[in-house]
Amino acid sequence: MAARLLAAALCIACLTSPAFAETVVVRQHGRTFEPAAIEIAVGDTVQIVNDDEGLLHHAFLDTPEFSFDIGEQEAGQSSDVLFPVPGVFDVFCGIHPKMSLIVTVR
Ligand SMILES: [Cu+2]
Repeated sequence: MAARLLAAALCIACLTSPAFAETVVVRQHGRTFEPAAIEIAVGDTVQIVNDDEGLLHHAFLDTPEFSFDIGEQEAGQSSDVLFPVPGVFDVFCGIHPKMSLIVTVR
């Protein structure tokens, strides 16, 4: 019984460890985020790629729960953002106000 409980505890520990975290790629293309909405788990990383030839982008998030600002990104550049808390977050571009990326973190 004790061994079974220990195995269950270890399994939960490994499921929440960074080894099981995923990276989801979001492109910025045509002045939009593609896809425009994603669902990830706590601890997952969103890789934000500027795939807009000749355009700068500037993705950021500003909420009480979690904020980031990757600064101006040239075409071809990418930035990784790890989401450490659950919630529904609306990521914007500081250069193109119509750009919106909804990140649901479970
Ligand atoms: Cu932009």
